[in-house]
Amino acid sequence: MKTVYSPDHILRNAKTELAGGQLVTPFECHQRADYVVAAIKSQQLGQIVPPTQWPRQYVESIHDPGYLTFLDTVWQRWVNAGNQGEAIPNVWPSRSMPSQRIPRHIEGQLGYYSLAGETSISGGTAEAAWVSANVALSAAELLNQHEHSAFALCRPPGHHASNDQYGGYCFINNAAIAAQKLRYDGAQKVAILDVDFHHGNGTQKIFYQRDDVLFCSIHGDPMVAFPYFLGFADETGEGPGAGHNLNIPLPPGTPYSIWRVALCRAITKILGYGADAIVVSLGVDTFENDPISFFKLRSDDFIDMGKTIASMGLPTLFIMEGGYAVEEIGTNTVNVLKGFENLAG
Ligand code: OKP
Ligand code: ZN
Repeated sequence: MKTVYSPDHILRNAKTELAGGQLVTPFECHQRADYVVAAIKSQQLGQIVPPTQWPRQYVESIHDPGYLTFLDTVWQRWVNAGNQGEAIPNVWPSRSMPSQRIPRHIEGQLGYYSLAGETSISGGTAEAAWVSANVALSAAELLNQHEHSAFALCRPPGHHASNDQYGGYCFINNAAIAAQKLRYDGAQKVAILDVDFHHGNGTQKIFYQRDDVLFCSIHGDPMVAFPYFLGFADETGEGPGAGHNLNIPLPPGTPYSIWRVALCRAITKILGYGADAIVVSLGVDTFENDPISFFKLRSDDFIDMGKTIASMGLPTLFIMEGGYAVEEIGTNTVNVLKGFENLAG
């Protein structure tokens, strides 16, 4: 399987994450990608190729133009306003003041365009998010060129980013723009299978009212896990999208034996839907030693996960999302991809 990768992900290099009342070194750090590249090489997954640049319209097909302008200018505006640290939101249009207005002040705009406060913005963040989007689009193009599968080693990740909000370490929804490109390239129906530990709230929101993209997610129960406010089992889609959203929340301590039953449910849904292609939001933060998650998957379980995904027999695009046990992220990720290839041939 080919991997699309750019070393320019390093442009995303925030020094702070608001966690536990402190500013800590971000869990979503640049070393993550280095470990994945090392495992691709040592396990001989296949060629690593650079991304090419795709027209901005691909991203604009998913994201709001005002949001993209905000993303492209926020750092400079934050600095110009005289701030010393990284950009962190501290006020939101919340239940008690659900304003639809977009404030003019940068502090108000940070609240308007964010859905969480842990994700600091620093210089280079927007640039890295655009590179990550081009990595996803370039990998989608490999499927268009008749590869059966491809791996987009995206960083920063994307599945928490909605049409007009960032957060949860995500800025541009790489899986969503890739799925949309597969549609442009001729796939009638695309299924997104999100196996990251966290619910892909951004991806769900983007496709919630659409019947041409199915969203299925297996994740930590939002009653006790980020993003807390979306990802429940009763969210099944709306309007034309009714019945085309499947959430499978699972409790703390879930081992692979139980997780796999959920995967088989999602696979049954995808096969029944009649998808022409699959986009996998591949987070490996379901790992037993992940520092911010609570499932109990072991490294070998990821091989079976890949095999089981391959059993659908459909063209499959893997997009890197989370995984914060940094030293094991490479092995766990490549285990999925190798497992997939072993069954896919
Ligand atoms: C991004 B992805 C740690 C809390 C972290 C944000 C998690 C974002 C996960 N103190 N909250 O889905 O892997
Ligand atoms: Zn995650």
